[in-house]
Order: sequence, then structure tokens, then C-alpha cells
Amino acid sequence: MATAAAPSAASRIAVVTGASSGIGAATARQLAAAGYRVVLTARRKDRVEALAEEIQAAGHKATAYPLDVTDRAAVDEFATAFKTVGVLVNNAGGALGADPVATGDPDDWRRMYETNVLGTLNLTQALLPRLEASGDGTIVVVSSTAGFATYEGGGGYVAAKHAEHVLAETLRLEIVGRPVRVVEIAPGMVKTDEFALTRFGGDRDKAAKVYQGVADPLSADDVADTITWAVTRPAHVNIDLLVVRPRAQASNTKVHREG
Ligand code: 8X3
Repeated sequence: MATAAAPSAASRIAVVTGASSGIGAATARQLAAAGYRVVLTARRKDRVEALAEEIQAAGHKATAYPLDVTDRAAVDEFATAFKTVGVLVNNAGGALGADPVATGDPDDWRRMYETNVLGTLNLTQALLPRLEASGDGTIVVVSSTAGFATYEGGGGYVAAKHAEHVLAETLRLEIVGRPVRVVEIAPGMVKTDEFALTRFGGDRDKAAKVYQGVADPLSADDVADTITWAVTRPAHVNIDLLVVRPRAQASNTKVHREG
């Protein structure tokens, strides 16, 4: 039976983007508990600082670094803080709107491409030399089941997530032979405080409908658990792609709802 590998000394820093809430925050907590020194990044300074304090109070190592992943100059500056990085979790991103292609807002499409795809590209390019220098680096791309099949009203988000999937697959081809794994985690329906609320511009009724009647959507912790599991496999084991959905969801459009 494979055992979880303790991170090597050179691989102990784990950078998590979008760590202010949801999957990113849960991942930061779990990686810290697994022994990593977590670096929490997100735009909201107060949130990442509060979470870093919480993780420290639990006896683990955490620092906060406010960062907008779409700001390349800021990302490059952030990268200079490290000689080596063991793990990069590209989690920042999200959906904006659920409009048909015919009427979707091009600005939403642009912002989704910028956060999900270019944000991942920025962090990956800036930290790749440090991940390689660790001798055993792992890049995690948190994509989505939207990266594999589309659904009505999903166009802009689905397009961005397909691009994020392609980024992960292409990078894995290009860096094979170097000591960096590329892991893609593709979650389906995850109920977090903010994903659906952000998508619907703060409309709580619309956000609630996403999960209506679904007994057990995934939680942020469920996804963080799969990320932490993939990251803590022995260094030669690359979990290329892990698709995780709640039992009640058979596909992006086939969801069992009660009542
Ligand atoms: C979230 C999954 O179904 O909202 O990435 O596109 S979905």
C-alpha cells in the first residue's frame, strides 16, 4: 500500500491561490496540517491574514500574501520571495454569469479568462523555476468538470475551464523529465460560500437554486482532501487528472434533486 510521503525539506512551501475562502482556504488548512508551510494568496488581505493567523494558532506554519493573480508584475514580485517552492495550487478563479452565448457579457468572458487561465499561467510561469529548484515540485491546477463538457448558460466559464485543462495537459508534456508534477483536479458541484453567489452577482435566490434539492453537494473540504491526497503521493506518482463529483451528480447536466 502506498503511504503518504512526508514532504522533503526542500519541498515544504505550498503556495495556494484564491486562499481567502472555499476550496483554497480548505486546501491551505489541510496542507498546513500535512506539514507544509503554506503561503496564502488572494486579493482580500484581511481574509488571508485572518486565515494565516487561524492556521498558526493551530500550531502550523502559514503566511499571508495579498495578491491579484492577474497582475503579472505583482506575481513576479511575489515569486522573488522564494528560492524554492514545493507545491503551487492554482485555485483562484470562478464563474461570472450564466447567460447564453447569444447574450453573454464579453467583459465577463474576458474576466473569467483572465482569472482562471492567465492567473494560472502567471503563477505557473513565475514559480516554475522555484518548483524545479525544489527537486520535487508539484503544480496543481484546480479546473472543473466544466473543463470537459459544456452546458447551456455555461459558455464563458466552460471555455475558460477548457483552456485551463489544456494549459495543464500541455505543460505536463513540455516539462516531462524535469522534477515537477502537473496534477489537475476537476471538481463538479461544490457548495461553497461564494462560487454561485459570485456567479450570480450576489443574487442569493439564484445561487441557492444551483444546489436546490441536492442532498449532498461536495464541500470545499471534500475537494481539499483530493488535492492533499494527490500532493502527498510519493514524488514519482503523478495524478494527471482527478474528476470528483457528488454522488447525486452523474454529469454536468444530470443531477438528482429531491423534492
Ligand atoms: C463548477 C462546476 O457545474 O458550476 O466548476 O460548472 S459547474
